[in-house]
Amino acid sequence: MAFATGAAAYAMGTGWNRWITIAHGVAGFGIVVLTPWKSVVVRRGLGRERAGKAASVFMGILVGVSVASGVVHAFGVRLLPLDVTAMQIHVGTALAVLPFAVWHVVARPARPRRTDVSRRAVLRAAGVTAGAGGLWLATEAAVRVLPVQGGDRRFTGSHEVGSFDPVRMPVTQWLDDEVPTIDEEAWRLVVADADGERRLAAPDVAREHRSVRATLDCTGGWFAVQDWEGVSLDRLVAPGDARSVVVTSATGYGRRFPVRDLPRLLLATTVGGRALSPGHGFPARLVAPGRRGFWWVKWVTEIRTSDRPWWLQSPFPLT
Ligand SMILES: Nc1nc2c(c(=O)[nH]1)N[C@H]1C(S)=C(S)[C@@H](COP(=O)(O)O)O[C@H]1N2
Ligand SMILES: [Mo]
Repeated sequence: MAFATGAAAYAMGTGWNRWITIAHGVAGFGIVVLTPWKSVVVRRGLGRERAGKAASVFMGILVGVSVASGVVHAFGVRLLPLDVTAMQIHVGTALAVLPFAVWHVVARPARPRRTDVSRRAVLRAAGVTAGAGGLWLATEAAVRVLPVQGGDRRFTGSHEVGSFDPVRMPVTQWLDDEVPTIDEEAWRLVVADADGERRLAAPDVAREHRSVRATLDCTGGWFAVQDWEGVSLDRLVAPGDARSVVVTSATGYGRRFPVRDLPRLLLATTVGGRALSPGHGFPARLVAPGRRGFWWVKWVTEIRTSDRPWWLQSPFPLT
């Protein structure tokens, strides 16, 4: 449950799904609440010599670190020593647990019993949920009362960094992209749509500018509100009968959007009244209000319509 809600929380961008973050917190604390019972099982297991003991211990440590770093993030600690973020530890360890969890279920099978669905078991599950919910509430109260930067979190769990101050806003890449050096004179935007293919230079893109106040919310755990300026994608692209539009970066990074999003998407050339910095996507980057940061493709060089539905892509970028 913690893993599934965590993955779902990464996909969400609008307020109605704040329940996913709450469920994620409660599921995580559920692991904590179950620890006294589990530790009895663990102690018995540790006393026995059997294959895979080290793997079990390692998995336990990974789970512990993942839960702990999640709580550390909630308390407003973004950066840890060695330049890693609490969120990177949280997600990295959670992903590392996955193969161990599959192995654990296979290697340490628990036979289902008739009493698994008894009234008592249901009551016990309700008790665990209540305990986990209590811990979640206590944490939420604590981050508001204590002098930590925790109370300003968005419904996604992200903390505010550098709003209306693009210089202070972190420069972030999804995985391993590197900031390219782009010469604005030489830069061209390829637009391929129902009207054919054309190559636009910077001055062509600078027409019909509009300003949008939007929140960039990175899955790395921070968000910033900025005033972006640029051209609306529905001014740039003629969709015809296309179902999706693919926006690609000079680096090869890209995302596929539903055609109905075109009026909401902005190809931004300035932020806070100044040209984008190289790190933030110079000369042009996508602003996708209501979508998480990984949709905001930087260093855009190509916009292409397509017959494929937008959801025919990996839910998270792979490069
Ligand atoms: N080309 C490209 N665009 C990208 C990324 C990337 O790795 N490559 N990372 C995305 C992610 S994960 C985020 S949060 C935002 C960060 O934007 P910023 O660096 O301007 O803060 O850019 C997005 N656009
Ligand atoms: Mo991000």
